[in-house]
Parts: sequence; C-alpha cells; structure tokens
Amino acid sequence: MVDLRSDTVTKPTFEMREAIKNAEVGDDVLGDDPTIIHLQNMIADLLGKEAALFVPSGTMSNAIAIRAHTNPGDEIVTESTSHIYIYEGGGYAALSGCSVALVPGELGIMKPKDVEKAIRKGEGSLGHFPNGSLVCVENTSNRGGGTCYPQEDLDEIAKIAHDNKCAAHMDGARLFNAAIATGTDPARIVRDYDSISICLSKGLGAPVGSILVGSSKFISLAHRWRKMFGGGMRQAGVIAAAGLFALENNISRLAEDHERAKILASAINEIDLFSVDLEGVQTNMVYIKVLGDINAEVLVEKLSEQDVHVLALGDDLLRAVTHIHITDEDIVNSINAFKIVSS
Ligand code: TLP
Repeated sequence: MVDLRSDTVTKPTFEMREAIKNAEVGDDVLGDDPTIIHLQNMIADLLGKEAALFVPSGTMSNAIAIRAHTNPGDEIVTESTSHIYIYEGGGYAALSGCSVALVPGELGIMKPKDVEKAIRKGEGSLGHFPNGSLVCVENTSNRGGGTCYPQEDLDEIAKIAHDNKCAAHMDGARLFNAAIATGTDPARIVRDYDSISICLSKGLGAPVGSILVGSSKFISLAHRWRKMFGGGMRQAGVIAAAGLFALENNISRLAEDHERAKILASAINEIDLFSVDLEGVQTNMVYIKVLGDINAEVLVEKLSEQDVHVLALGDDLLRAVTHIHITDEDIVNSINAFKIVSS
C-alpha cells in the first residue's frame, strides 16, 4: 500500500523505536523529564531562540501561541487557507475569544502589503474595530501546496506586525521542509518571529508531538496555557525521544521527499485528466486538480483499489504527500495508478 494521504501517517522506524525504548524519563509537569528538557533546549538552539515547550500537537501549539499573544476581543490576521483558520475547529474564537482577518494569498503565501491592510487597531477607531494583535504566517503553506515564503517577505511581514504592535507567529509545522527547499538556516527563517510552532509528527517521522519556540518570557506564559488546555504530560520523554531522534536524523533526508514529489507531480500533470501547478510543488506536497467531470472522492476510491491512497480536498482537488516511507518504487506505482484511473 502506498499511503500518500499525509506526512502525518509515518510510523516510528526500528531505530526510532530503539531511541524510544532507551529514553530516560521523569515527570515533566514537575520539570523532571531529561529527554524533554534536552529536546526543548536543542530546538531552541537550532532556531536561535531562548526557550521551547513540548506540546502534544501542532493544533495545541498554535492554540497556545494565539492565547498567549492575545486578549479576548482581539483579532488575529492569517491567510485565508491557513491551517489555523480552516482546520483547527475555530480554536482562535473558542479558546482565545479572537476574531480573524483573512488575507488572500497566492499559493498560500501572503503579500506584506496585504497583511498591512488587514491589521485593524482598536486605538483610533472610536472603539469600532477589534484590536489586531497577532499576525500568523504558515511556512510551508499546506493548502498553498507546500509552498515556501521568500525570506524578504517573511522579514517584511514580521516588521509590519511589530510596527503595528502585533506579535508575529509562525506555524512552522513543516519549517524544516522550507529550510531544506530554500537552503536557508532555520534560525534565519524565523529570526524576526516571536513564536514558532514546529511539528515532529509530520515529515520528520515522529509519532507524536510539536514544539512551541520563543523568548523565555513567552514560553513561561505558554507553559501556563498548556496547563490550562490540558497539555501537561508526565513521563512523555518516551515520545520526546522520538522527536530528538527525528531532529538528529531526519532533517536532511526531507530533500528526497521533495524530489519524489516533483517526479510524481510532473508525471501526473502529463495525464489528460489531471493538472498540477508545478511551480507550487516546492516541498513534499502535490495538489492535483481533476479536470474531468469525475468527482475527486470517486478517484480516491478508484486509486485505493490500486493500493494508492490520497485525500480529496474538494470536488475537483486531490492531495498526495511524500514522506519517509515513500520509495522510488512507490512513486512509479502511484504514477501507474493515476494512469489507470484516468483511462
Ligand atoms: N495538517 C494535517 C491536517 O490537519 C490537515 C495534514 O494532513 O496536513 N499546521 C499545519 C500547517 C498543518 O498542516 C497541521 C496538520 C497542523 C498545523 C496541525 O498539526 P496536528 O495534526 O499535530 O494538530
């Protein structure tokens, strides 16, 4: 079976399971877990920030960041297809009491001037506007196709946020994919961001876990919100060990996933029934437009009969994601399956 539904489907490899087995653990709510402490310090160093906090999921990491940066009644600014807006259950509203100002992006990437236009401040509005206090950027952009922000746009967006007394948060669920694809040091990418959320459980191949990174002051606030959101874990060094293993071993290999995604994308784009915006295939994702009358869900079914699994993200949109378990042979088989279902 070729499982291209997401890079979240990865399972710990034998070596990762060995690391899990050997993990030293302690009660992390009491601050006693040496593996978690090591992981948090390592990622903070890697990103050039003061501190980090291990959390159960990317969704919780973003939710904590939003809660820590805002007050109820504030407004967050984010791209109109961002994970925070589309896929987090409206957590910004329910958990933080925030409204959202949506910015249209091109392949999920916001233009700095559009971010500037979207920030509304309570001050000077005769009390009419909510207070825009946080700008969220997603890098890579999932619904954008796994696209990467140009560095100058990231820097400019952070500056616009700060000039307008907003914090700048990066949903870097796939930050290392962006770093590998653009050849940029991750610390440089996030230099001007106040908080960054990283997922260990996607392309990096760990089974569970995300990390929120920022200043010591921000992380101590985040720590309190993690507690209130029920995200304090006890002997979670067993899962942090998988994250450490992933950071030590699985970053540079992301380039292979990107290469395979490009091969898959070009071949599918050659098939009459499908079209792929090849410029948007910058990392490990391939968004495939279905050109005929056939519904994407029907194609998902037909592909699964060929043992190839993808997701339908709309009536005419499929998504295929490469990851650590996808081999060259899987790509050949997937291309064949797409040919078979299109005939
Ligand atoms: N993305 C998942 C689904 O939720 C859509 C996927 O299969 O791509 N930020 C970004 C950019 C994400 O893509 C995801 C997960 C998250 C945050 C949330 O991470 P988790 O699943 O750990 O809560």
